[in-house]
Amino acid sequence: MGMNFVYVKSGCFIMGCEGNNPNCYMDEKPPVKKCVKGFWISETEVPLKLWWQFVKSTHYRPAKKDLWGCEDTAKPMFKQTPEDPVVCISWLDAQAFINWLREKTKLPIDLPTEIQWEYACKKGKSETVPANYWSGFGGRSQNDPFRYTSPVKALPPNKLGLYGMMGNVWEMMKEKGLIKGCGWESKRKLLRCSVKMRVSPERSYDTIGFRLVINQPSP
Ligand SMILES: [Ca+2]
Repeated sequence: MGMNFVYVKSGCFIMGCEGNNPNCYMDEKPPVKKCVKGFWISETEVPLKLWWQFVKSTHYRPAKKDLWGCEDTAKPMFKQTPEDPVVCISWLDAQAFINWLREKTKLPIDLPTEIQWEYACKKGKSETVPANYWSGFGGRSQNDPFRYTSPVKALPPNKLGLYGMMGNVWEMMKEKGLIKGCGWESKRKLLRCSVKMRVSPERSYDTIGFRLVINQPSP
């Protein structure tokens, strides 16, 4: 399907904000032990080129256009390459994309649950990898040459081989309207695996995209 998946083995972890980090929000506390079954997760955020394939083969039109920072569906105000993550789509649009891909591949594809995503983020030590986040009003820093989104593999992957878990674009969770991972506009102090936000599932934002999971055990 034009995307690679990494198998994340079953295991347990501490979900939420650990230690005494003063930046942590109430909804990241208290930390709780969670166990997860093995699953596959996409190496990258869904790239724009794959979204185009979907639109081309289904002639998809969103039910509703409620655009934030976007010129149109899947079209932000800034320039993107086909390798950049798709943004300016709503959670509902993502569901339509997933249904298409499920039909096409016959695989149990979905958005990651919050637990799956946070587990993959923490297990991969994503917080220690360089990320595309807000780099000042100039828009660029030494560590992050990107002003807006970057190609999905522009920066090194985490320890599990997953790219862009922190930053680039926020990622939609299976839980309607929940997003994690921060985006190109996020401040440094937000870059944590446990950070989450809630947005409208009907609205499209120029900072939010998604990655996929396949809920299937290892062959
Ligand atoms: Ca991301």
